[in-house]
Amino acid sequence: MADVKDVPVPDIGDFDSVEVIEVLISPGDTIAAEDSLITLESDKASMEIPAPFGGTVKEVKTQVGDSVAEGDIICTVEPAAEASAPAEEPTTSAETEASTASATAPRAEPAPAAEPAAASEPTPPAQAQLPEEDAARPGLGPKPSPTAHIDSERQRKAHASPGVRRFARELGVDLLQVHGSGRKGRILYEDVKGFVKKSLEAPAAAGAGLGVAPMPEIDFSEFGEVETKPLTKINRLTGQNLHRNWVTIPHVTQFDKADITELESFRKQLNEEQKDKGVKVTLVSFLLKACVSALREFPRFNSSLDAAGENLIFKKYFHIGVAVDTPDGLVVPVIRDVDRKSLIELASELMEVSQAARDKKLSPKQMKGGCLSISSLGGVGGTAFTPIVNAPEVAILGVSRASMEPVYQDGEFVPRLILPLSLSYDHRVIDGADGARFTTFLGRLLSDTRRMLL
Ligand code: CAO
Repeated sequence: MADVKDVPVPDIGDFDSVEVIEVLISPGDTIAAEDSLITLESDKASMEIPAPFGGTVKEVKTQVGDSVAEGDIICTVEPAAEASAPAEEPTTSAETEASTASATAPRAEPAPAAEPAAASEPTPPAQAQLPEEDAARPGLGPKPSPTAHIDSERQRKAHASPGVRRFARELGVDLLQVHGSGRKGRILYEDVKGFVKKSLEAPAAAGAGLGVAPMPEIDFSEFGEVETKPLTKINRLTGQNLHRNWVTIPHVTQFDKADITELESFRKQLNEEQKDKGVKVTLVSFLLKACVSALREFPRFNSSLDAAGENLIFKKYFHIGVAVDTPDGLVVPVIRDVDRKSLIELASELMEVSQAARDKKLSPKQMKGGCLSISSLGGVGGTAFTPIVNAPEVAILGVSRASMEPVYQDGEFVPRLILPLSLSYDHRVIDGADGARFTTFLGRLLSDTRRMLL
């Protein structure tokens, strides 16, 4: 067994204290001569320190954040039987690129542990390459790029060569977000390029363009058994729209309650009378009617912002979307001219469109042109929720499950059927006071259906 040897920091030029920003080896690693051991970075340059000979790393004596000078011990290595000739000087970023470029050429004596990742690193684009004069400054490393000093702690922790880090800095890429496909997760040029390409292709991806960190890619199988299934087309399209609306519209949700005790007994009576006609009147038909009255009373709720966000377009028609839950996801067919249809007609149309939605028979036209949307979770449950505005509409009415509640009336508590309302609106268009007026108005109409005739 060969004697374990210390590997000191070689001559690194005029520097007497340079920060270790990357440690590329661990105890037990087999290394070849000239494999990079650590990366140093001063305020002027970054450089990789190569192994003077091949062997097995026994102990690593430096860590990220240490300041080192010539002669400080980086690690101890048990030399391989036929150790290569010592490498004398640290490899600068420029030299790393040069050796990368020639890595495809056959070597007289291939290094036993030559880094396959490095071999696959393509030459960076012209602007990321270093000027020749930098490569001609032995021991000093390349001249710093103007952005070198702004390298953040995050960038420093990433496992990548100085050239790749420089490339990433120039493009404004946070290396900690980049998946490294090289050996031990080392980040290559192509990983940085792939990351930029992916970011440009998916501007709506979580976090992109918002100045927040994108979602990390997580391998859930690390934590237990998983199964991957693709989203349905509806899921994907709805998801994109919901995401856009959620991040671009300042939402406020106004909660309220409506006493629908009388409405419910009227609805039951109506359904009893209609039972042979095959149409069931549900609460949503009443909500459609009530919403028309409220839209007439508060025309701003029946408007849309123009694309420039400078004008409000007021609509004189009353088309209302109804969110329908289908096995493939949420769709919102629009019932047109609600103001011109009777309660029974609306109930019948609602049955038709919700069935068509579940049978995937809705045409794109049937899902356009809404003024307001209704999302009813009453048949499912819950007490309140915060629906997302269906742009370019400016409001959406959510209703939850009605339940019997004690209501204080004329000096005593009486049981009443109470419907929870959750109205989300675009705060750029609608003030808080109007939001509350709208739900109060709706509540009054639903408590006393005669008012819908007014
Ligand atoms: N409170 C209590 N019970 C209610 C209720 C409420 N608010 N709303 C409906 N119900 C009852 C109905 O009366 C019906 O009961 P019966 O069969 O005893 O009469 C039962 O719940 C089922 O109703 P329904 O939900 O099928 O029918 P609907 O007309 O009320 O709703 C539709 C139709 C298409 C809106 C509904 O089927 C649906 O898909 N809802 C889900 C919408 C959704 O997913 N929204 C979330 C989007 S996120 O914004």
